[in-house]
Amino acid sequence: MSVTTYQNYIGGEWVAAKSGETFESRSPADADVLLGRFAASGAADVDAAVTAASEARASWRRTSAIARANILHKAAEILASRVNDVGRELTIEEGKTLKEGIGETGRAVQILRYYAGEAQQPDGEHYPSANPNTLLYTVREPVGVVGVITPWNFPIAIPAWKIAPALAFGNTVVFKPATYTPLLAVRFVEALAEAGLPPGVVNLVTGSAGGVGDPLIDDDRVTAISFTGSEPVGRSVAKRVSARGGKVQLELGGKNPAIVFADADLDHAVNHLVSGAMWSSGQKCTATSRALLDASIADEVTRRLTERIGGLATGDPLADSTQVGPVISDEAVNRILGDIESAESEGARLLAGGSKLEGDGRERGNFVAPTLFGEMNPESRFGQEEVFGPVLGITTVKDMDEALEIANSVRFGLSASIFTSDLGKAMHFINGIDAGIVHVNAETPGAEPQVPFGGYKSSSSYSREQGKSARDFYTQIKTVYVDLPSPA
Ligand code: UN1
Repeated sequence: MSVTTYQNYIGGEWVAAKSGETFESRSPADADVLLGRFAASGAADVDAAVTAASEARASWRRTSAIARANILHKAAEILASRVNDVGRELTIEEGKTLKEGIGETGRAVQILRYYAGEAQQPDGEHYPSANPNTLLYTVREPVGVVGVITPWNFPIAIPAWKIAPALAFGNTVVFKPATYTPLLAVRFVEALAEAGLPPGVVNLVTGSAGGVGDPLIDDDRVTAISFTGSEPVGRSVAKRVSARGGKVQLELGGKNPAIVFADADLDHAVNHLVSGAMWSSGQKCTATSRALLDASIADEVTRRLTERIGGLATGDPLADSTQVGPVISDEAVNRILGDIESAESEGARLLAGGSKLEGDGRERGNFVAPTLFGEMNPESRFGQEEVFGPVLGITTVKDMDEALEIANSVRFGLSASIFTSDLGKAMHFINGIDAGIVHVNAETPGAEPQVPFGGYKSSSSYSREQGKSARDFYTQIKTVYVDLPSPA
């Protein structure tokens, strides 16, 4: 079978890395499946991309918002026409189930449509002035060249929710996708290119963090960087970008709690705990990783969770019957198994899973059994740190105050859920929880494009993505005083 070699997209052309080198993308479900070869880029490629983005800046900024919106609409329709094929490639490249892969691709379409609309919304405000002869208003202008650094776990939705608003509001982009999922990045950029985006407005450079990420982060011409990924990398990105006076936005980890009270619909709560913790193999920064169960129903819910999580069908993500696919890499398997071991050594009680899965072809991929622990000590490492895998820990709580105290005891604050039929309890929780996103009677993951997305504390950088908040990051404000000539 012939294997395609994919290239960078710079200044409107598909071009190989200057070094001529490539890297491979293989399926995490089966290392024998090679999706393609991709440009292993370096500083010279980043330089060419940033130059192209800088040169395209002035004319893209002058392009009307309506014309920009029309291109985003067209890209949405192109991607929509390919949603099943691209969704399938997403599943093969990233490993989430086919339903999730197609669902995520549909979400990218929705995001493109949303920002096509958002581009046409008001871009400033008019104010009264102390001087009756002064016309006083603000206008939002693009920040310039934006560097977009994205993770592998949402290989098309996250690029869409960073790149679509950047373009809608008149910026040009250099896009560095995760090395595990370059094909999905190519598919997204193809849709934009085919929609008629002018050369240089979006540039794709594939390659490693050292080869591509570092020169992009440190390039003075890149005025803003939007990053989603791990906390240590994000913190270092922020330090470097801030040190050179750039604008930066981070989306990092989570240790998201879901609290279940006795008055909840328990069937519903169990369904959402399982999906929140296990879909996409738990590899979402919004995944449910802590189940805080009211003491009166803890045994019953634990029993049901053990049965459900122990029975999840884990295997080929393309198969209809599969509920949980692989994790992203061999290193991820080892890291997650290490976390499982350390949870046990800290006294958590293993109730389901806990090991690598082989057999039925799974030995060619990276499969970890969906894992459930009881008696998670909230102060232990397991109770505090993100696992980023199919692992859920249970802690029993005696009341709302204890639940909130434990929920808020971690340094993250991305998403949180409460399951209850008592409105008073729900409101108490909503007001008391340190989280950027709160769900009542629903799982912790999920992000609709029309509302802000982001976390409290170490989960983000006190800025928000998506919704109308995206305009805050991707624009700067010009305040204009027009002193009118004295009336005749
Ligand atoms: C979701 O919950 O559907 O990297 C989106 C992540 C988050 C996105 C979660 N930034 O997992």
